[in-house]
Amino acid sequence: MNVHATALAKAHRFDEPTLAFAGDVIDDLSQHPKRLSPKYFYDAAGSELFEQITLLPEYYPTRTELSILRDRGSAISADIPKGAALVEFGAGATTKVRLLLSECAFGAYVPVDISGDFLKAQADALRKDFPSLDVYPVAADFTAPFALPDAVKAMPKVGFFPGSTLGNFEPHEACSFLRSARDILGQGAQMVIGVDLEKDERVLYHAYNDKAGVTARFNLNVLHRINRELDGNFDVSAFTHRAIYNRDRHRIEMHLISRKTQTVRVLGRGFSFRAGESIHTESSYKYSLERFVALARGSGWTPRESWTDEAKMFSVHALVASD
Ligand code: AVI
Repeated sequence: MNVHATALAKAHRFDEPTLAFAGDVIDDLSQHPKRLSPKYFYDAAGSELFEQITLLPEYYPTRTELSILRDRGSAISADIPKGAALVEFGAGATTKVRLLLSECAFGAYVPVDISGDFLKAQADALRKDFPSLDVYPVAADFTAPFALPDAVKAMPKVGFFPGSTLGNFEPHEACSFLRSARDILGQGAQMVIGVDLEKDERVLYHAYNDKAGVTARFNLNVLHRINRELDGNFDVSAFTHRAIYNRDRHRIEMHLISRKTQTVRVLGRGFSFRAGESIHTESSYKYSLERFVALARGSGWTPRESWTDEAKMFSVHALVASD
């Protein structure tokens, strides 16, 4: 955070997470081109909108990954030792982890997420349905190093990172995340990871430009959040959602485009927009199987096996920590 942002944020007596949000927003809107980090999509309203996205007919990733986990569950879990600790990076809907938990006899489940509220809801729901499973939630930013609970230290570890959340990281961030996960989980660990695949560009386009406009509302919600939490005055109706496939960089890019020349204030600071100017809010990288396997190898993991659906829309990979 720059000095100016720190001073502004401190003057507003923000808590730690809001202070970080304030600093990032001020820094990111000061860049050319402007940007905002996708991690700020997920306040309560944004998380609810994302759950709606996962049910859209055009948004294939969630249901396709679920079908792979369901159909190939026994092969995916074949090498997982009994009594292992399952460490999930990020907490959300519990549908996917339930498939793994019912496939193998895990000794413990460790969901890791920055949002304590989400974690609590997730842990409570799972304790009810898996009464003999020990659940140890960890409230932490899983993109940075964190300590595993003492109770699971001696157990074999299996990481779980579904949903192609890895695709929202820049390639160098994806590499650092995988390396850090390897360090946290330790020698002999395994990892089950879901990764979205490159495909017909029209399918990708429609997945991020759905007819019902839910993805547009999800994208625009970050401006409502800035208005509410950072005393912003974005006229949300003066911005429009745009998602395009950038073929050269293998990624869907989401942008918020200013409909007119305007100045917006956030924490008392002005940001000018030209008509048509963009705020880049998210990249969603799409991998080929080869490019993902190369990324995993270069980040401390040895790929054991990969599975896809028949149409090769999505992939799930089992990785083993390299020595
Ligand atoms: C969470 N993440 C993998 C989603 C994606 O597809 O990149 C977020 C999302 N953005 C728009 N729709 C869904």
